[in-house]
Amino acid sequence: MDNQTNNRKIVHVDMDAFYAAIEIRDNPTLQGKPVAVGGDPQSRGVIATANYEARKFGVHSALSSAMAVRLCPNLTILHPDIGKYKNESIKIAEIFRRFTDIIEPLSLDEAYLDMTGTEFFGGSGTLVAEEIRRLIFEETGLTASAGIAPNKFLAKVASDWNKPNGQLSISPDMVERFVNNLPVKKIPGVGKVTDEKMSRMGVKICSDLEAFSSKKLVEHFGKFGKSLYGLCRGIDNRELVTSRDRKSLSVERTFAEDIDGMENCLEKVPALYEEFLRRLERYQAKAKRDVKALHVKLKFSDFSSTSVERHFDNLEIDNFVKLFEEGFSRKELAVRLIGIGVRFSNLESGVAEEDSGQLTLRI
Ligand code: DCP
Ligand code: MG
Repeated sequence: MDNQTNNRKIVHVDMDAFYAAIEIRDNPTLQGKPVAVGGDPQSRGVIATANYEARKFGVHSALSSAMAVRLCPNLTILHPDIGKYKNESIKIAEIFRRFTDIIEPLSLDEAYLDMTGTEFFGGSGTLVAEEIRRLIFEETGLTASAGIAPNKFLAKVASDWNKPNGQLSISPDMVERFVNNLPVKKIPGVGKVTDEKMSRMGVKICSDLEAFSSKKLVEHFGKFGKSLYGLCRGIDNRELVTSRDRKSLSVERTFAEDIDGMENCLEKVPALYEEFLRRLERYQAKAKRDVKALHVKLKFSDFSSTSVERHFDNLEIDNFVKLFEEGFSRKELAVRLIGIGVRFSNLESGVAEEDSGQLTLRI
């Protein structure tokens, strides 16, 4: 790791139980009770998030709402109001911008900030993060957690460490000790399946992974193996991907209840398309970029996903519909998520392949 990389100050901010916290703020009688936001238990709905009281019962994101009420019979489940959550997200993004322009939003409630060389608080990332969290609470009544570290990977792990309403700083001299003992399942991208696979290989903590060559890791874990080689050593040289150098722009929506049949799904496309055009227009006003291809993404009721991408001469909705029909015909299952978007040409080199496609903070 060269000095330059080692000395970066990356802050990862993530709101606590975001959707649920907003609902509880707006209805204080829910305070202290188990609360979730999501779809109906009667109609195959899923949980988007739950507050920490509900989590004690095992309620979590992506769990079926029916299972959630079985685990926690007193659970209050509220329907999502995405417009309201977006408004809060805009307020939070505005607070971030008081401290830096180098911001990479990951979702409505989460972003990386590059505070390298900051003049605030004598250059202390720790104090900047405290101040950001204080301002968020003062201006929205919501709590956030933060991680401060020399790279994105560790900042993200750190923001989760003292959740809710906490933060953790990992200074460069702490990196080695911290990462050596870090359970591999804490690495973003290591889900249940990968964790189990690693377990079978005798790998539990990051230092166990150090025994494997980059080649071996790629053999076992595909492309992700290459990142793992660095991550398990606490190395992550990815720069932030700010809105100026994004590769693509898309809008996607997860439905509170799965949608059956192509016709019903197609009914959802116009609203998504309108939202996509608005965002594209807003983005193009800041950064003129040529569109290389249109794409759509579908997630099915079995949680598998598929995407279709193709060049078209224009952005007509019919083109998205064609791509959608092609994607849908691959499985013909009920659909839980639809996304539509574009990929831009003229990429600068070295930009990370990252666009979660989720609704993100408006930077
Ligand atoms: N979300 C969703 N579906 C998921 C995961 C999340 O709709 N499968 C939504 C609801 C969350 C928001 O995104 O409130 C932010 O996601 P997080 O993973 O950050 O979860 P929370 O902010 O709710 O909780 P935490 O305190 O763990 O960050
Ligand atoms: Mg969150």
